[in-house]
Formats: sequence, structure tokens, C-alpha cells
Amino acid sequence: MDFAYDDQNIFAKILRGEIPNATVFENDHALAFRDLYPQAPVHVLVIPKGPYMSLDHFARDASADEQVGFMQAVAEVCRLEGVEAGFRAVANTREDGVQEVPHYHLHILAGRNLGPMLTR
Ligand code: DGP
Repeated sequence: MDFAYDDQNIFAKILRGEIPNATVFENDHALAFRDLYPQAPVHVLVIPKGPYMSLDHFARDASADEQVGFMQAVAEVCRLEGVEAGFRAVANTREDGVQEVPHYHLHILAGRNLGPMLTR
């Protein structure tokens, strides 16, 4: 699989500071910020700082430090946002996964009952 990364995507621009974001948490390897079009009371995107276009790209090529740093950011978002009642983590991937932004991001959705995973 050839994971071609386009550094003009909107999240690359956020990482370079070219576009503002509402940061929830940041560490050496990941940035978490609020989704511009929230679909739940809590809707945070966690992205790696490295150039990975998808979850499978990140899982294959990111270093152990990057992967641990990313998951630590997920844990911090869950703690900071108070998701004791539960949450959903979603990684839309490529065409069939209806991924709009080609930089790996994990949606963390919470704050209400999120219903069935898929509607059809
Ligand atoms: P998807 O690639 O389909 O998993 O979803 C991309 C998400 O990114 C979508 O929920 C809306 C969000 N989004 C798109 N552009 C921006 C932006 O400029 N800033 C922020 N914070 N979120 C964005």
C-alpha cells in the first residue's frame, strides 16, 4: 500500500499554525482540538503531528514513541472531557470510510447517547 501524504490538507495547515484551532490537549506527538462541526456535545479530533494519512498508515509506519504519545493524548482528552458515561472513537478511512481530511484523525464523540454505530 502506497500511503501518499498531501501536506496541503487542512490538518497539516492547523499543525503548521496557518489555521487556528480550539486546542484541548497537545504533547510532543499529538494535537487534540474541537471539531469545527460538532456532532455531539463533546467532539474532539486527535491527530498525530507526523505526516500520516490514515489509521493504517500511522499503525504501520509511526514510531513507538509517536504511537504511545498519540494514545496518551487520547487518554488525556477522555480525562479532560469527562467521558465517564462513555464515548465513541471513530477513524474514517479513505473512500469507503468517507474520510474528508487526509491526515489521520480519531474522532472522540461523547456527551449523549450516540445510538447505533451505523444507520444502514
Ligand atoms: P472525516 O475526515 O470525515 O473523518 O472528518 C473530518 C472532520 O474534520 C469533520 O468532522 C469536520 C472537521 N473539520 C474540517 N475542517 C476543519 C477545520 O478547519 N477545523 C476543525 N477544527 N475541524 C475541521
